[in-house]
Amino acid sequence: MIGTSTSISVDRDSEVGPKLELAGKAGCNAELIAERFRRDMLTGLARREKAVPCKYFYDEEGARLFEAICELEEYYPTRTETSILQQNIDEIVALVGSRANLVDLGSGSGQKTRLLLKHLDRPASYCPVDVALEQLLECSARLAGQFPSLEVQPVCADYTDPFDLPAPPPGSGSTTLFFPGSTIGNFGPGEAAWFLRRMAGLCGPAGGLLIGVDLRKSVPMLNSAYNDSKGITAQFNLNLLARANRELQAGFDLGQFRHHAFYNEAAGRIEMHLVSRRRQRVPVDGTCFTFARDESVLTEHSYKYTVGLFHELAAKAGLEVVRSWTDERQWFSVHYLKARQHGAHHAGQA
Ligand code: AVI
Repeated sequence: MIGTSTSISVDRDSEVGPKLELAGKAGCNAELIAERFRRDMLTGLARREKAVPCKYFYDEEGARLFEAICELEEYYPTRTETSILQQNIDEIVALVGSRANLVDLGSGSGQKTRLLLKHLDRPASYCPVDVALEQLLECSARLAGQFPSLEVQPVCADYTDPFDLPAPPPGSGSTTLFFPGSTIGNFGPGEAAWFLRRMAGLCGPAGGLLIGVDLRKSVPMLNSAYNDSKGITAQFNLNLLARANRELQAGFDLGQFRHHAFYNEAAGRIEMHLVSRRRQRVPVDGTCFTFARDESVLTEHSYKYTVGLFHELAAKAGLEVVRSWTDERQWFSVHYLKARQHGAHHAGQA
């Protein structure tokens, strides 16, 4: 197991709100994450085509900027997904079932989760999984305060690595994994199938996966979602370099890099890059990297699907599509998937 679980206990009698107690090895996990950032940054910048995994966007500042992106007029996924969930909540609640254990992958601010928990029939437990410890604990405390009968079991882990789920409370129902926001689009197609297969293993034969997937649409609309007029997405992208300055004693001059995002139609994905405005040399953790003028660092892929393409991906991962919902403009989709019974023994294999 790579992810380190953190348990949380909530003092429900307290007048000052939920009290958090950390147990386990949360601090060690933070160190592990810092070490991985160092290693992935150094290897990514040493590549002929420089690239850094997009999961490193989400330090505290990056998580705050991402929340701001979700509020932007141009960034349609968040509000479209929320409205799909709202409009189909009765059907979703019926599929998830009573006394459910809800696992929230990349919980973020937890707004969509709150919507689910509000409507589910006596949910038994809530397990947010997030690498950003501060945000994880904040969200856990808030939801524990709002849903006092819920067992809150936060797991501080990088869910792109294998991790264990805590044991569900006795007498609880099945497990539903909630993976909203089209974060599946940030995986390449091969990785996405592998990830879904692993998730099918986690929710077991009785459980399911509720997942949000962004859809292909007009190129100008996609391009403006990743090039907003307030420049928040640019700040979010550049924060990766600022994070390297803060955590790796790097010497990036943020004014000497620019945000570049575009829809690659042939590949069906948004690509985000940081482009060097001039030839420059930058130290990162004691190693000096050279950037040619206009050389780019790939920071994110965000794949867009059609409903049909996503169903193909789910089938490849051994999942059965129970139900899919979209908004009337077909901008975004939400799917409820289950592990295919006869394929369940493959779960976890690449
Ligand atoms: C988290 N993820 C699904 C977002 C996306 O749209 O790919 C991250 C993001 N990048 C730029 N804007 C938002």
